[in-house]
Formats: sequence, C-alpha cells, structure tokens
Amino acid sequence: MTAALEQAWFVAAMVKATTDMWEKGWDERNGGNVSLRLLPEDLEGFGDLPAKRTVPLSTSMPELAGQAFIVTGTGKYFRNVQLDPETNLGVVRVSLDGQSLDILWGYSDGGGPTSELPAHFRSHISRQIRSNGRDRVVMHCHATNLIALTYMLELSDANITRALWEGSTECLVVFPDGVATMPWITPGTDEIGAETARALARRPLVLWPFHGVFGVGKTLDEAFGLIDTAEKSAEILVKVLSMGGPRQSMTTDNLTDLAARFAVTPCAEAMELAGWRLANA
Ligand code: 2HA
Ligand code: ZN
Repeated sequence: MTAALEQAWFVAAMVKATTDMWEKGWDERNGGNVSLRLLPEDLEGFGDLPAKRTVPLSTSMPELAGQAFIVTGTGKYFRNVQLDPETNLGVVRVSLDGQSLDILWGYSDGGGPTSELPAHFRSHISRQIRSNGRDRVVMHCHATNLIALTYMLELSDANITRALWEGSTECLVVFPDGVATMPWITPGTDEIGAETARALARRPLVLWPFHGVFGVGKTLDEAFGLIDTAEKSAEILVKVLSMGGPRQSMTTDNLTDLAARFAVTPCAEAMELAGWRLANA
C-alpha cells in the first residue's frame, strides 16, 4: 500500500523546525525559509509521485539534477505550517537537465518554493562539495540579536567570529570554522544566492547584514542548533553592549584551551585577533 506523503518523517520534521523557529521569534510574517534535501530512500513507499506542475528555474542548476528537496513556500508564514503543511511546504525535484523544477507534492494553493530558492540551491551545491554530501539542510531566518549585531560590529568574518566565540563558551566548539559575513545585497536575487554560497563554502553560518542569517547542517536539528547557539551568544553580546560594553572577556588562551579540550581546529583568522571591534571604532 502507498503511504500518504503527508505522513513522511520529513514533513513532521519541517513542521517541528518551522514551528520552533516561529516560537523563537525568528520568523515574523513570511520571514525565513528552509530546505532539506531528500534521499531516494526517503521517498520510497510513497508511490510514483508524478509532477503536479513544472516551473522554470531562474538559473540552471545541473549540479542538482535529479535531487529532491522539501522546501517552505513563498509568501508563507511559519506560524501556519503546523496548521496546513500541504499548503505551506512542497516537495520538488530538479529536472535531469537542471533547467526546471517538478513540484511533486504540496504548495496546494498553487504556490511555489521560497523566493530565496537561488540562495538555497547554490548553498546546497556549495555544502555538498564542502561536506562530501553530508550536509542536507539550508536554513534562513531573521534571528533578532544576530541582526542587531550587524549594526554594531565591524563586518569581517574574523571579527564577527571572534565576538560570537567570546559571547558564550560553547560557541567555538559548535562552530570552529566561524561565521561569515557579506555586503548587503537585495534578497531573492541570484546575486545574493551566489555570494551566500561562496560564504558557506568556507563557514557553516553567514550573516546577511540588517536582514538575517543562513545556517547549514546534516539535519534540521543541527542547522537549528547552530543558529540557536549563535543567536544565544548574540543576545548576550547585545546585553553586554547595552550595559556599556564588556569590562572583561574570554582570552585567546581560554579559546586555545577550549579547542584542545574538545579537539576542534578553530579558524586561524579569528584566533589571531586580540578581541573584537565595533564598526568605525
Ligand atoms: O522568505 O526571509 O529573505 C522571506 C525572506 C526573504
Ligand atoms: Zn529573509
């Protein structure tokens, strides 16, 4: 017997992730978008899944030919995903020539995938190379304190990484490769997609100044946990800055000890800094 796709583990996992993100306050209105790459075995047992519709891609993605994803819908509110997954989510497959997208399930009101699909797809390409195919999730949201910090901190990978590492002891262990930054670019464009994918080729998190964050991982839990950890550190830094700025902080020796204890190799550029700087300081 063929099971209903609505019962699949990955639909439940996307409902959980988007609901948690909404409850965190990271996804007001239609803010944020999530994609999870599905393996052939994930789709086994759900029958043939013929294309309900086919839509063109803004640029061809031959690297993703034949790959399937579950993706949040454009214009959709994360707070509504749990009420109606089949309208707010969709399962799509990139055509074998990489030029178009088959919609296999979902977007049942005639909608389509997120406006940030170029950034998601280019990021999947970049992380599949970087992680030898292990990373399957790309997650974007408007995490409040991370956004706030982009108004205050000097925007370089090393400086942002150093600040977030010092903001909470677990951070260096959770993201030893650090956090990337990039210039402000119009959302939803191929250009922001290309720049995001370039940043994610070197680090698992990238801040979009004055907008939000992109995080990646092997699972939804891992991508969520990564953003949650960075956002917690950012919240502490915002409080510290609001109290007049730090009077003391973690030292390079502390960070070196952490890296040794947890057997991670922290990115050298951030270790070489003596601390972190405000913009135009
Ligand atoms: O999906 O967050 O960046 C809405 C957005 C665009
Ligand atoms: Zn956004």
